[in-house]
Amino acid sequence: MFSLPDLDYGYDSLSPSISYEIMELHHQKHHQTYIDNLNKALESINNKSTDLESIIKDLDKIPDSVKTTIRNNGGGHFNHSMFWKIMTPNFKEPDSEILDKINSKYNIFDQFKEKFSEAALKIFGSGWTWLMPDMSIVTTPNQDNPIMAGKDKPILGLDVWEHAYYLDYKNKRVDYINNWWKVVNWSEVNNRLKAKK
Ligand code: MN3
Repeated sequence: MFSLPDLDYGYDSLSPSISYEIMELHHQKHHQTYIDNLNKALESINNKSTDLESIIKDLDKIPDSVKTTIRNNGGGHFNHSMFWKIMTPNFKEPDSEILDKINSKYNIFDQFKEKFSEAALKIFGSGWTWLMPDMSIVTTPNQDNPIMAGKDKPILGLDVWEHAYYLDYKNKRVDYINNWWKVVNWSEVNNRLKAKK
């Protein structure tokens, strides 16, 4: 059984980038629903694993009857669990290893931001934009995660489902993306990069 992780900060603390209303709904309703559906599906096949990463890496081992359900809802739980962690009310500019790596791939940090934002803006419908440990930028549809395709675990991810921004930004995804950069937890991203070695 999986359960909803607590946030490290209050629902109001990412405002004005992300409002209390969105945070509460996104965490308590959307994320919780992924978890409930995931638990139900795992229960139906008597799968008692608590290792979500392995479950969604090896979807081939899941019976067809619940494969899509576990892909969508397991991915939803996995992705959102990361999303809350890579944001912070105490923004600090990136430094140390993560900054070096980004700069060596994109020359200047702003170039990286531009490329990542562009990729996030271009996703048609719902999905995620990811920064990979090799500094490549990858997008996935729905609640897919790159690990489902045998790739590395991303170190940063941006949710561009409409539920992540519509209440605050309506159809202006670009404004959401621009403001999201102000709450990225770069020290957490750096830790995730270091953990890859
Ligand atoms: Mn979401």
